[in-house]
Amino acid sequence: MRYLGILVCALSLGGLALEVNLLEVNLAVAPGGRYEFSFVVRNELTIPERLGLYTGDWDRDEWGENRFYPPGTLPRSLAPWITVGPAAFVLGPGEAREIRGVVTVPAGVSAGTYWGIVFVHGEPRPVEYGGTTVMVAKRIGIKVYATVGSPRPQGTVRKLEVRGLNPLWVTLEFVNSGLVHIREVRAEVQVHDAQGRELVRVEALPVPSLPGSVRWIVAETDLRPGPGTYVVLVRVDFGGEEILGAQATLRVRPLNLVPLAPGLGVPQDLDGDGLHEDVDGNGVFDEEDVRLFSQTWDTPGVQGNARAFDFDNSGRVDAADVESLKAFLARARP
Ligand SMILES: [Ca+2]
Ligand SMILES: [Ca+2]
Repeated sequence: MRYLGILVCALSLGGLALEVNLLEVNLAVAPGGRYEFSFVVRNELTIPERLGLYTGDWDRDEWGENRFYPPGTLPRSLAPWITVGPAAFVLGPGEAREIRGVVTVPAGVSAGTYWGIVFVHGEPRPVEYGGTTVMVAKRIGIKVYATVGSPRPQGTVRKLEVRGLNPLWVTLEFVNSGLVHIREVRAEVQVHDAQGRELVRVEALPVPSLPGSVRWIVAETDLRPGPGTYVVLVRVDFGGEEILGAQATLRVRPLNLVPLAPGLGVPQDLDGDGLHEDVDGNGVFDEEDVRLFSQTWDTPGVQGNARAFDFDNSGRVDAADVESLKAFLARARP
């Protein structure tokens, strides 16, 4: 049996369900203060569930994925300030229990947001999933933030990068250089042509940002820029005193396609989407194109015309594009 650890807010897998009534606690605190919080855990199972409670640290990676650490790992860990109990308890079928926690703020602590997490952890159980039996342990995390004082949010945009061109998407690197958790960093991206005309304007999905963290924000457009010069402008509103701006110039060069092997045709875009899936240029998209591309993706004929062959729209051509071309073919011929 494989062991599958799953972090969910309300897991419902084959009738296994554990629920909490909130996933986040936000406290405005003062040094030396004592603050209570509570949440309700409910067992939606038809059998009793043995549960454990413990604290931990967490943060988010550059793409927003949660990462978890033992309590007290991070410099701004709230875990040592949290007491929550009981450490273990049993909930009968359909039963609910209020869990109480206390945050005790040390005297003399400096301003800013401190954060941690309280886990409710169930027992691993065998579950039928996709024809096999896996061990599933339910774990729910309740994020706890405590902010001392009210320092101003601070941030910078460190990088703006154009990634894929088909269609165009960009990433910007936001750094939370202040002391407080920012609940929403909002970014707007505009693309202008060389004459300053706005071609597209999109808003990225707002993202949260912990103090000291670096976050990549993704903005996807529906623009497929042809050869020319463009200006990509971003505005970032993170609730600070100012709106941040950044810009990048994009130059899209004309394609200069050549046959990728002697005796073959010039690669062709058969459906007009900008991608040249007919790699051997014989007017047909088939296994031969995938085979040729798997042997030639790193040659100058491909790399010098990357946007024609960037099948996964990652902004570069590599072995992953062979897989994407293969998937295109499977979709074209069900
Ligand atoms: Ca072909
Ligand atoms: Ca690619």
